Amino acid sequence: MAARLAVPVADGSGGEREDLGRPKDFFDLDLLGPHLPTLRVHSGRKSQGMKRVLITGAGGQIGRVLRQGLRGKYHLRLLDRTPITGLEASEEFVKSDLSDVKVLQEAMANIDGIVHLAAVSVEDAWEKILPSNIIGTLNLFEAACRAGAKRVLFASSNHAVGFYRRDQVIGTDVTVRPDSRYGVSKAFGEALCSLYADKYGLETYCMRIGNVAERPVDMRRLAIWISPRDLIQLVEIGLEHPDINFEIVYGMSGNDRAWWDNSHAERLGYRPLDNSETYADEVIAAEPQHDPNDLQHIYQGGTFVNLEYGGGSLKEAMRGWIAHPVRAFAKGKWGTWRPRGSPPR
Ligand code: 15L
Repeated sequence: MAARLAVPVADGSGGEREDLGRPKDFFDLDLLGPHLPTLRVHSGRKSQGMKRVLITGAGGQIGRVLRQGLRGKYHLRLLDRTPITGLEASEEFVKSDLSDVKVLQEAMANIDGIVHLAAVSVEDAWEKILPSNIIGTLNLFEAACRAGAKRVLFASSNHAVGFYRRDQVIGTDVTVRPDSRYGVSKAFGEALCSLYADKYGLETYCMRIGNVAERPVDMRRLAIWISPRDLIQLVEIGLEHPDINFEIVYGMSGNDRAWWDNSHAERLGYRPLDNSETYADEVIAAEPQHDPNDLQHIYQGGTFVNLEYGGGSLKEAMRGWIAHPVRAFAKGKWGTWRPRGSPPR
């Protein structure tokens, strides 16, 4: 499967040139920091007969969870820019970031499935988000296409839809409403999943992950928490399901207080084993008093919503009040009006 894409490349002259003359190497990666040399693979002992899975960003928190859950079932090629030690028999390590399509393509040799986790994992400046989450993710998909990869699982985030209110339940078919630059980058990744599936036949599976932890840490996480074993189940479905085209699932356990309709994941066979309700009494007792009019408690994205807030959600909030004045009054949601541009309380 060959992807062909013409990307305008800045040539330093103040204008742009169409770099159509280099169909195999058309990205100007100087923007992205130093290129890494040819790939070196450090492996544990060989594991025969297992499917081979590449995990990018394997050294991060979610990478460690997946490593524990998937090792022994899959041969894992762990890619990270910082060394990963203590490799097990069925693991190998590749030192790389996302800046070089060719290096990523090499890392995908003899791989059955790719789990793309590598990213800046919280809100940050464009200078950080752009090379890593936007261009890096584009490089990943481009490399997957060139390597003839079959399937990519993309770690999207609840922050791609963080500007939906908590008093509504959303499915996977809603328009994205990112709450941050980070959320935009995840929405971009989902769009790539869609494009590369429809255009090039790559099988893609986006997990809009809530919060991965041993237990939910606060009220918000009672809605969006996913336990490690449920996440592993969701990833295994992504790797194994025979009928994946372009899918979006929510990365949450079977939480009673969910804001998301995860029936698509259920159709694919997801049967979460955990429910945040187990911890609800404890979490609610420990939750500090908060202002119900504070946007971070109105919108799903929590604190990401408040960051640099400039009054933009006012109209939408008012639509909510007009549509449901009684409910809004009962929930104490009057009084969030403030002039555009004034900081949130
Ligand atoms: C995410 O997407 C982040 O990667 C993680 O750090 C948490 O902030 C999580 O969302 C969350 O919303 O709790």
